Amino acid sequence: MCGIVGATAERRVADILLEGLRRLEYRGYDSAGIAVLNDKGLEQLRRVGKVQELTQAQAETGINGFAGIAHTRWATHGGVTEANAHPHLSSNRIAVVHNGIIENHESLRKELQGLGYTFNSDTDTEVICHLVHEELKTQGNLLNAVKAAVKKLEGAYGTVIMDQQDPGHLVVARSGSPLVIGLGIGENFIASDQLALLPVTRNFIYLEEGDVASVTREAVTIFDHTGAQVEREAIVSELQYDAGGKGEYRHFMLKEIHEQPIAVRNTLEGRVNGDKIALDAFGEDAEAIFRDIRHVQIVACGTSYHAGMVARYWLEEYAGVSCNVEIASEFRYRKSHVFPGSLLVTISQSGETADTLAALRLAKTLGYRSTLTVCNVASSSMVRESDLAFLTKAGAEIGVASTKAFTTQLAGLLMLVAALGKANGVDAAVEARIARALASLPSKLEEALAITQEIEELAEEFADKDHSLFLGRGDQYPIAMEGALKLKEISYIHAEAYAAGELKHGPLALIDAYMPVIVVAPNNELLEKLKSNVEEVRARGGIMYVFADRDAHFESDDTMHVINIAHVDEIIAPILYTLPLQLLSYYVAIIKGTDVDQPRNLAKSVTVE
Ligand code: HGA
Repeated sequence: MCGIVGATAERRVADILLEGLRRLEYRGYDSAGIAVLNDKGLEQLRRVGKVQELTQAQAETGINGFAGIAHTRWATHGGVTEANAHPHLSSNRIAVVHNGIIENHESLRKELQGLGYTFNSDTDTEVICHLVHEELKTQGNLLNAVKAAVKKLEGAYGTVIMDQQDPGHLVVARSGSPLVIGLGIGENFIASDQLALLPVTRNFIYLEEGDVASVTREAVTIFDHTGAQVEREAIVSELQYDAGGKGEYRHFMLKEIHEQPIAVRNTLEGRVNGDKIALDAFGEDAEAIFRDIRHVQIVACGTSYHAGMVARYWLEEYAGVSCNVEIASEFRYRKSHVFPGSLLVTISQSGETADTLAALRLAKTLGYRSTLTVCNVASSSMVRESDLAFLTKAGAEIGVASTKAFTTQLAGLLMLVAALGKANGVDAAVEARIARALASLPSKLEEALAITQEIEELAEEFADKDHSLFLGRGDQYPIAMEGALKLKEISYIHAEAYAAGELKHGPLALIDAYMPVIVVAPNNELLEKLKSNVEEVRARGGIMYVFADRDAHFESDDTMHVINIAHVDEIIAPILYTLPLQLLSYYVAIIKGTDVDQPRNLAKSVTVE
């Protein structure tokens, strides 16, 4: 999603800003822009398309300065045009970049138009720069003007503002969209993600909700939501920026699919020992908290929601704990009942997903016993704001379509199942079984990747299809959902997932030779039921692709193509069966020639609701 980079220094900053944007590119965006302050005043450059085009334009025009702000935009309000790209300017004096949505933009726009301001874009963002410009008339300086302006904003923002008459001074404000300040020597920086600033600093201050900060070359001064000046702890980042290369791989997505054995191994390391799961992987107080837990409410979006759905099957079967799973954008806007002894579990790769973060904040007011997040970013808002956290060790995930984040989330959630089961007095054999199954997982994932060639051939049969159906039962139903999501995300083929038992309640009407049906069929107690569903499809002339356990005894024939998957303890089968479905989506997308790592209209780290 949108990226922000800002810098104030004794050196010219255009290169720093553009490199920062390049590092945030993987999140998906539609246009990019930069504004710098120099002897000529404010200079602005914007382009629809890739950062590379903006970089080229900067090289051609040579615009540069000692302070500047830059942005990659993922449009929410107003089409994808140069005029709507950020930064936005007011009277050639104020420049603004913004992540988020200003919900009261219409009324503010009318008010500001009444005061004589002309709008040059269709964005919600443009109200911020005119508002700050207007406030400057009475507030006297940029900091006070921003403080006054943000009081009038409703919605979410991470914003950086520059005043042509106050060179070298950047004012930032955060409410709902993450911002981090990077500390240098005689220079300071701002970004929506520390990844953007790793070439220039390792020292960061995370702004908190409602903070406004004044950033100059020499000083950073932060004010909290009450207006009081506050000190915020600076952290030293150990993050490795490994987005620099795809190595031997053609796309980040393929690299990340192949990294799954190692990502899962890293996630388990030191946490699964013999027959035991280490409870401190969830935080210091985990043991005491887990003893009180009688119910789990999982809240997440997209792929993380599918991980949560798998966890529900596991929790109720193996931990004896009841569980609900809900999409965050639904959960946060309805009244819900909290069972005594409930644990709220959020799942998010970035830990900044706007709806999930809002759901966590809401849940903290509702009487949950505790909150836990399963997350891939240690410094994220969700990790900082949850009582407990399980950190997946997937490493930076660059492809917009999530792969290794999902499988490492599942590994973490399975550890949670063992931990909650143990705390609830479930037989120790369950913990031992989970520990052993998890320990075997990295090598099983490696084996699963060995069928790449077969999947590449299979992909040919999907490339000319417009629709597809994914079927699974039990804990493989969410895997079918995840398989369908991957296919639609990167190949743009319409894909739907159904619990196989639901076929006869509607989707059977769609079956014909042009609608491939993908079935995930491990050898578990639902196998016979699933086989009946397969026959229902066959009887109606459907063409099937069955990912099945060797021992499930499916035979390939004219209408059914069987892809054998290694036999594993059924408890980890959902994790294993994910990989061939990821590979299938990837190779179909390759044949169709889509932008695999940055599929159209999509973004990573979804920081707007
Ligand atoms: N609402 C603004 C910014 C969008 C954004 O933050 N996307 O991630 C716009 O549409 O320009």
